[in-house]
Amino acid sequence: MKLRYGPTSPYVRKVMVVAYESGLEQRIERIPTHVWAPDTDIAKDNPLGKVPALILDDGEVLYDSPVISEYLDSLSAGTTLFPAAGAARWKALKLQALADGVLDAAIARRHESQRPPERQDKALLERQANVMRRGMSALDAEAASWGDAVTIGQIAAAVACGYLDFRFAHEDWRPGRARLAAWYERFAKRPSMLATAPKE
Ligand SMILES: N[C@@H](CCC(=O)N[C@@H](CS)C(=O)NCC(=O)O)C(=O)O
Repeated sequence: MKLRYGPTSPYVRKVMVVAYESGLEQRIERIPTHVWAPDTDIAKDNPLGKVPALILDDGEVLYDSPVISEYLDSLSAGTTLFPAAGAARWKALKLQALADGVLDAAIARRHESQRPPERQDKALLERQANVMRRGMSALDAEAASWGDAVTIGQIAAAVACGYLDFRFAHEDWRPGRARLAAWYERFAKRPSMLATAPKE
């Protein structure tokens, strides 16, 4: 398998955490891909122009990160990151959607704030900042019941916390979110998280 990736993409980090948790990281050849380069060829593998994209050995290409994550989990012997059915499955998928939504808002805000100040859409910046705040508070409320569970929901939540530390370190998300902060402090020590920490 080949993974088209960017080194700081949190969605890529999510699939790599899944790969480590599933013992599959050695089976994934990584192809550095700069999706914002004018001459990028990412669209030949992903018409949406995004990473991550996973190229399977038979040439099939999977995207986006929830699909790739579930595929990798299906290859591992004891598939546990995506509960098979019932309430546990919906809970894990909802958590993943919540954490991915925080990432979507954080990235939209980051892109907008990189435009010249006079061309920035202040209403959009505020809207995305509110999504991030509400999303992190919802994760904090959910974290109370997580214990030591490791599903795609917790992995996505940890990646969202890590991305905010990486790109929004000036806006500490921890105050008022003690449950999520305590949970993340433990989860961030997992080998899968340590091996995938983003670097500039
Ligand atoms: N929903 C997608 C989001 C992927 C995504 O937005 N990746 C970013 C990198 S962090 C990207 O490739 N952006 C390029 C673009 O939006 O054109 C997923 O979960 O994989």
